[in-house]
Amino acid sequence: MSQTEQVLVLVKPDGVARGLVGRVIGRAEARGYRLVRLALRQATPELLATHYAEHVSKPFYPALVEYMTSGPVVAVVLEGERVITAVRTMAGATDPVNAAPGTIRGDFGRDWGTGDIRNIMHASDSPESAAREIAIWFPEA
Ligand code: IDP
Ligand code: MG
Repeated sequence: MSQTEQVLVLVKPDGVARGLVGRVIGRAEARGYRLVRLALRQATPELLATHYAEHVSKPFYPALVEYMTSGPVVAVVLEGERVITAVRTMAGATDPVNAAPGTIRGDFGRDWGTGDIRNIMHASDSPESAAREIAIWFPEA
């Protein structure tokens, strides 16, 4: 049974600043997933309040906004069967210190002593989240 899905991936400001855009997107492409949207965007606090609606009231939220507005992000939409699970697995655990080697966060991330969690990439966690997030980052889609 076909389960074609789309997922929103963000290369976060640390990933863009460190020149990891090609690696993140390239790994997904190399696995065979299709790139259907791509944009370089500067996130605003307003946009982030919708994207991260589930986290707005959490203690780390102000630091998350600071981090996510610290530079441009690259937003992409990837498509394929069960791509959400595949890309979340490729990203690794939220905290790079705990992320398995071989994952993006486990291979390229660390604790920088900044008090936030700089972890290079975002990936939607469900088909519902993906649809919601794609509409936020690509309103023209
Ligand atoms: P995810 O990105 O692995 O889905 P979420 O729990 O949805 O993780 O959190 C969204 C983002 O918020 C994380 O990627 C990370 O940048 C940041 N974050 C999550 N938990 C914390 C925390 O406890 N301290 C600081 N930042 C956090
Ligand atoms: Mg999440």
